[in-house]
Amino acid sequence: MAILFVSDIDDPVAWRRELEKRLGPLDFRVWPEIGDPAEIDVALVWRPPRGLLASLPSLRAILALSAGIETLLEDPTLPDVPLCRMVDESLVVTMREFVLAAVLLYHRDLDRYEAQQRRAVWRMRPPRPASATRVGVMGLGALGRPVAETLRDFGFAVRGWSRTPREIEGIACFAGRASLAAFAGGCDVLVNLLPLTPETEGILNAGLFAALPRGAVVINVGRGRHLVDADLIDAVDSGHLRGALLDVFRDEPLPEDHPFWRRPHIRVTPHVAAYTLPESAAEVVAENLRRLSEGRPLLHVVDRMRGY
Ligand code: NDP
Ligand code: OXD
Repeated sequence: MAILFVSDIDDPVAWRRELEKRLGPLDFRVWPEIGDPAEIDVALVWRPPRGLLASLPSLRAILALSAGIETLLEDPTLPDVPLCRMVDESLVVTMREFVLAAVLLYHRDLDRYEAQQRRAVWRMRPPRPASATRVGVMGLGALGRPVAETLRDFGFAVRGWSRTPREIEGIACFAGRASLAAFAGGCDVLVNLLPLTPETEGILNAGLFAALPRGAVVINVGRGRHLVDADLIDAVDSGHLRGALLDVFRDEPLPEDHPFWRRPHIRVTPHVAAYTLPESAAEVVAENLRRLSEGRPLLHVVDRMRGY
């Protein structure tokens, strides 16, 4: 079975090593050294060039190196073979850490101390209990749910929002568009962990910000196109929002002249909230390669109609 690896951010040497540890020697080709395209059975990819997958006539499966697969679904030439997204503990662990750190930053006023430092102001702000900060998590899937549970276990007052109704102990769960404003009304911190689909694009907009309590914070670790950039800037500039921490952007890398870089209450990180580590994530890829060669159903197949 020939595997084509396509990614400009993942390490092909580490991936090959980890897969071969589990499966033995592999015909592992790294884009653009593809060889005969007709020999490729499986593509292991992060944001491949549009049209590349359609040029592989024998392709039997597409395995994404990422949890989010919207760029693949947006390729009109995407072959009609199973598309599997990445679900792995390394993503969960790193996303949990990142979101907890971000929520604590605001909960413990580190943003305000940073502003005080710039003016050499010594002013103590008495800490509040975690239960006094209400955190809402949009998306309760492979990443959103463990993030929400971690925040709950830390003592925050957590609520979650999903497409279909969910029940999670100690977390107030809301489902569907009709409940979005009610959900948002109780979020001092809003964390976005939705997949990007036609239904969720632009969901972080002026209407949603208006439904948040004054002084709320937005943490976007989903996708840049969930956010209407200008609406966020207006909501922060007007003082309705205290600030935002953004990890994902419409254009990545974030263009040097984008206003987010220089807005005092907007924090930017370079799409690093969660990492897929080959040492752990090779397990699910190896399992899908085994299943493919044995003709068994693959794990984490994307529902193309639903878009995630
Ligand atoms: P999942 O597919 O496991 O979960 C998606 C969740 O979103 C589900 O709870 C689903 O609801 C909910 N959802 C989907 N559509 C809607 C909708 N229209 N309205 C309300 N809820 C909706 O995804 P993951 O948790 O694995 O990943 C989520 C996203 O996180 C990825 O798609 C990616 O964009 C982003 N990500 C960002 C990273 C980073 O480093 N910044 C790293 C990894 C992922 P239901 O439960 O009803 O199905
Ligand atoms: C993503 C990922 O989807 O890194 O952003 O997995």
